[in-house]
Amino acid sequence: MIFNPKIEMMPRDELKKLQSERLVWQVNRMYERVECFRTRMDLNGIKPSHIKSIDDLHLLPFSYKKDLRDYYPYGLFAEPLENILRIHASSGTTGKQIVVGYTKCDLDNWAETVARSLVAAGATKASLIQNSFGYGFFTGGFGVHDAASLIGATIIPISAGNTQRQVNTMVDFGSTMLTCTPSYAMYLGEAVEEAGMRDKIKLKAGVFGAEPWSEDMRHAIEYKLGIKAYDIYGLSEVQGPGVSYECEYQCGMHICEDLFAAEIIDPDTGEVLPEGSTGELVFTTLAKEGFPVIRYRTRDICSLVYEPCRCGRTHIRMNKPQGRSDDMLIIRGVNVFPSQIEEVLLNSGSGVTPNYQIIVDRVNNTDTLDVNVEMSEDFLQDEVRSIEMLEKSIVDKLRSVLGIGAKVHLVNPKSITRSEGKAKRVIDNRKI
Ligand code: DLL
Repeated sequence: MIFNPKIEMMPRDELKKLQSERLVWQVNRMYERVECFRTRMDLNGIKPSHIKSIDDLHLLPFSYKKDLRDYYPYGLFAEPLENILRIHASSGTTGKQIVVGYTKCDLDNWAETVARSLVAAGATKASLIQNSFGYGFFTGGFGVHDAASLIGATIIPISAGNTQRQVNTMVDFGSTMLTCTPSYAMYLGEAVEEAGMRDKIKLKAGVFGAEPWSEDMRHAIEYKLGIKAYDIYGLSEVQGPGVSYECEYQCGMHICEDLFAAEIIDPDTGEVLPEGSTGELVFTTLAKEGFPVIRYRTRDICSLVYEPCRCGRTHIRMNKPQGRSDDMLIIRGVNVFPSQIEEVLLNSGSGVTPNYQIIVDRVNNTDTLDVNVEMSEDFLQDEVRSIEMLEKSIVDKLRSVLGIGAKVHLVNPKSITRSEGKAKRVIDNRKI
């Protein structure tokens, strides 16, 4: 099903016209209202009048996460606070939190984009959506909440955490759709299994996002919960969830291009890369009022897909981000994404689970990489030889994928702490 066929299936020439009109509007408005943007435009010798269509996007200056810290809390808002209905914030790992604000129109557009995602995953008025994304400053909970109301579905606003209660609710209320982070979905899958409730749940689909997850992780979740799992992407600085989402064909996430213009750039030079290249994803919000951004550097690494999709939606797709460039580890001079390690582990046979931890350290000036992986319950724990063989096979696979050696430790089932939100899988002791 398609929530808004008029927009989601808009012919590309009309979409381009809409994007162009909105970009011109946004640039003029921001030049007037946002000092940081105006100063950067002036420094680059660009006037709003130079921007005539979406093809001129590359002329505009970039914006960065650091801007949100430098202009904390409201310095980048383009509307007075009296027009801001909601504030969200994200703490980040270091320094000040970042703050974003939404007008009524922003909240409406946000609900609309997440509704597109939920409907693409099969949501209707009759759905019971168990929303296990955290409510609060994090955008996941409220983002899904408002969208469910727009569809007319029943929302179960349980938020993240209290896993036993999640399972009971799923069973007692008859939830048909689950929304949360993929790592929490995995955890809930284990809890359902443990409680022997697999036959008692009525879930049909789940919409998961907020962190990178591999295809193998998708299959593991689908198997555990007996559902079809869909991906949803977004970031607070651009909106929150719903910037892009998967349709039933699951071949990339359709970007809501009526509201967000996407580019892929070389993260080092800032050059826009040719269609299909992998690089840093950059977004411009075309209709955001409260907290608009122009050419925002997401640090997410992925590629865009321009071929038409079988679903009939005309909006381009983005491939699953491998992770943020700031999540990329440099180990002995080699670039390593945690998602590459996850893929190896999940392809290592039935002995291992998707629960793992990556520990990076520096010993005698040399980087070390240790990977703790939980064994599955049914793996022959008492057979030392088979444990050693499995460890060795993972070490070999990691070496061939990453190009560096790692130590692999198979650890006992349930010994790695589960996450209720975004999983923290990397411990980099070199930074401490
Ligand atoms: O995670 C918004 C969100 C909530 C998206 C719920 C989807 C579902 P932030 O906390 O600002 O916002 O984190 C944004 O998370 O730049 C990506 O690195 C990562 N991310 C989000 N969705 C995905 C996804 C929310 N589907 C950052 N796949 C982004 C991979 C994702 N990474």
